[in-house]
Amino acid sequence: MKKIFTPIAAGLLTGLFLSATIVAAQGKVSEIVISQKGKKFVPGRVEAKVGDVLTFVNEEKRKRHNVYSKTAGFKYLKIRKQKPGDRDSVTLKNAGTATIRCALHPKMKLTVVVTE
Ligand SMILES: [Cu+2]
Repeated sequence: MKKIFTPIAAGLLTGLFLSATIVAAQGKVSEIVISQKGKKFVPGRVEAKVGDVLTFVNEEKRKRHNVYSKTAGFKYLKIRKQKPGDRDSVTLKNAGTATIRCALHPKMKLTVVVTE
């Protein structure tokens, strides 16, 4: 039973993986990586499409950061707490221009321009 099940399970998993890959390729979803370094978002401005993923990487030695937005329509852009080395992602759901900030360092600012 086990010998029959395993190839089927492997086949299903491969199929799922291929489907996910094809969907991603068709939608051309991009991952945009933003560093948090020297108490700055680097880069400080990015352009993206709806569906793209913003990934925030805390590259500090000791400082913590977080991510939030008060821009109408973009309040879902939120990462609670990031320790050095943490890498967290959020998916852009709608078009517009959002300002992202860090509550711990009020001078940190990232502008995200999102188009359809
Ligand atoms: Cu910060």
